[in-house]
Amino acid sequence: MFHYIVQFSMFAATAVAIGCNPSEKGLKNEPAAYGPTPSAAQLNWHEMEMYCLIHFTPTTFQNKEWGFGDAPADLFNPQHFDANQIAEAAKSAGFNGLISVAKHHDGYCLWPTKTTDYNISNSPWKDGKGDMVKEFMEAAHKQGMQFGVYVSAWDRNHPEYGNAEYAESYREQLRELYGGYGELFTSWHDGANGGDGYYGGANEVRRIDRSTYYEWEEKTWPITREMQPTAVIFSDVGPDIRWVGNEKGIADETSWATFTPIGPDGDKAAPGHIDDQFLGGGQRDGKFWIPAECDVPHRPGWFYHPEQDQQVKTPDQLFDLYLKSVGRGAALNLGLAPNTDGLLHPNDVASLKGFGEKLAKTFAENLAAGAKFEASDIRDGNERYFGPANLLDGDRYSYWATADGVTSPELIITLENEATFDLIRLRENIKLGQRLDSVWVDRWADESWEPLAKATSVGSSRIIALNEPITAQRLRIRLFSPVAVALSDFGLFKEAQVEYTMAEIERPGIDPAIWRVVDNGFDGGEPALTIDKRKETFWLTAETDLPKHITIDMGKSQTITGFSYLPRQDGNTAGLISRYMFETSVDGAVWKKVSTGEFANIVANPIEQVVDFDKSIQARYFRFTVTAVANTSGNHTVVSIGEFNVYRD
Ligand code: FUL
Repeated sequence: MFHYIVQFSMFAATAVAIGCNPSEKGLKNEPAAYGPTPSAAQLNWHEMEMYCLIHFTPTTFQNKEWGFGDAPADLFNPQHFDANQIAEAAKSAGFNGLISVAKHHDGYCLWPTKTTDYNISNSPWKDGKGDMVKEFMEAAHKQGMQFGVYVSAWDRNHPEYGNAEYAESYREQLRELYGGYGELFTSWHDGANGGDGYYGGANEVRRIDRSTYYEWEEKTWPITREMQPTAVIFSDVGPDIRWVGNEKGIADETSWATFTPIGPDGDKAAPGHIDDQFLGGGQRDGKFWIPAECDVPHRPGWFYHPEQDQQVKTPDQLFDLYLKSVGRGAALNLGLAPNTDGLLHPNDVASLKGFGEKLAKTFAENLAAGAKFEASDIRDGNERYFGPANLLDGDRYSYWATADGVTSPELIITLENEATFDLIRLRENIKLGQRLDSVWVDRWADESWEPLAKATSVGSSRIIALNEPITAQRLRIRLFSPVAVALSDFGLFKEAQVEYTMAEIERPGIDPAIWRVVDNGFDGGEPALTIDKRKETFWLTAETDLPKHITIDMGKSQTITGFSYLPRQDGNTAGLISRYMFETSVDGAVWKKVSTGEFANIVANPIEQVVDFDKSIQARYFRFTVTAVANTSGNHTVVSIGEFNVYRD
């Protein structure tokens, strides 16, 4: 086997082919594409890598995660709203796009729509003359970012929700947004759909058939294709970008861009109606190019809650999510939550800036620049088009390729100098499909090759994070593919550290050491696990009819200001509570109802659910009644509770 040797410098690529046909072919005999390939809109989306999603509606002013649809439009009056402050913060972090939640499940439209009165023109903000979607669009464009819209299909305000009239009105809302807000990079459709709501005052539960109601393929998506051909359509099932299946910002370690959507019973898939087992990892033999998007809020919730000011993800946490999303061939969609002033909190701004600095510093210098490559094969001996120098030119679509039939080539890399790195980045030219099955990286240690790392799916980007920094000068990558390889990028980087401080203020909680469960209507499990201070344990009851309650004696009467329910944290969604009632008592005999409500979005994002009371309360006992559990149709179910916390001033 002979090797082709190529020297590449940052400034000029000098290709020196040793042993190849001296009459290097000028023709570009590209390998045939393998499997599904991305559309132009999907290529643009892959190149973007990261963007933000902004949740800001009357729900913000109610301190909720899912508005019921009954908040008066008057409530929406952010005195200091500044789309530029939000866009600049996103830009400082390196995000390349902004998506405005133009309408969330509460039904309130942030633009002056003709489809419903429940919109910004009936709010006091800018005397009803404002258009917040437009302001977000302009601010995004001003920062050189692309713009997209999220329009919730579920509408808890609309009186006609559930019938054909509403579905048509939803499509009209899309038409308005597609027609008046420039070129969009995405149209984002949520899976949450159907349930209880205000519905024009009906206050009832409305269920829809998720697979047929919106006529996605027949009527709705064709509007996007026609009016916004450059936008990718996102939903649980694609058709362009799929949900990753969690709201943690993490794709599976192996995550293929190829995927075949299928309904939960093997039937046709639709948003909110899907067999979710392959969302995180895709399928190697998937029929369509539908890569994953990892959506995750910057704070625990998607909407702003003052009590979460100290829980903003740090630059290091965001960087970790970047590696687990973008570094696994997916995109990172970070949720930003303006406060009731209409601004991002200073903690959020500082974290975004720190994350941007960390990314920029880490990827500023490719430590492989100037490396010498020895490739076991170069397609047609054609250095110009298919030589390994293409791996360092920063172009995602120029590439090193092998001959058809050379499916397990190797590349020896000799760095100009010894380098210390902990991140290895590889990319394929995805215009030719996702080709590689796996890649093995070795380093030269004295006299032999020593295994360093292995990775499966590569696709648009694979960043292999080593457990610790490694110093080396010679590396070898072995590639395994069913067809000729088409690798476009090889990079070595060292994770940079940035200064970042955020004061950790613990919410003053009451120590549960002397608490006791005194009354429990459920059977099974260990109720004491709800007050054991351990987040990883949880109480799982036997199947039961709801409502049912559990009563805790806190040992002495004291002033309390709120409570929280921590859902089970093991990733299983059985028994997650969606509706509750919270009562207190000083003597265990006379009870006072303090709060009832909904734990919204609990299945997709099972974070601690904090409820602040309107005023402080004197209590020794609390009684927690479970009135409904998520993901169950009837009232016969198991119930799970991770932890209760009670707060004081
Ligand atoms: C979810 C919604 O239910 C959340 O409220 C949020 O909008 C998130 C981005 O998608 O499924």
